[in-house]
Amino acid sequence: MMIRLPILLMATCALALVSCGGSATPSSRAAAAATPAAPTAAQAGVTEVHVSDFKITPATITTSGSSVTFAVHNDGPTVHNLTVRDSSGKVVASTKTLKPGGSETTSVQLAPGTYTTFCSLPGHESLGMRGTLVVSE
Ligand SMILES: [Cu+2]
Repeated sequence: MMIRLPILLMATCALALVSCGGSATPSSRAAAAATPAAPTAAQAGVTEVHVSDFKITPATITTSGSSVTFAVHNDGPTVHNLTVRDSSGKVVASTKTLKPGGSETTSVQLAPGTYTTFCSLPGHESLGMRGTLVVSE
């Protein structure tokens, strides 16, 4: 009994930490969108991306593994999205266009390589909403 009690307490703490992490999602819409994916896997490899007038932060994103999860937040006063195209110009991932303050979490399978992140709204990429995504093995 003297040995089992601390282990039980540690298990309870670990559970509390997991549920804390799960409730940190800023909007209920993002939480709902993330639900179909495995929650633990998504949390481990989530890349936070902020879009605003007119930039994408971070400008360079480096990830490893084939599954990339973005948590995209619109910090600007106007609508934006995050779109990813490969080196041939083909769009391989995109969020919907997010209202100011809006968020979306999206997961995509990507082969190793270098991709371009941008906002697909007219003119936004040339105004500075462009970045680089590097996926390594
Ligand atoms: Cu934009």
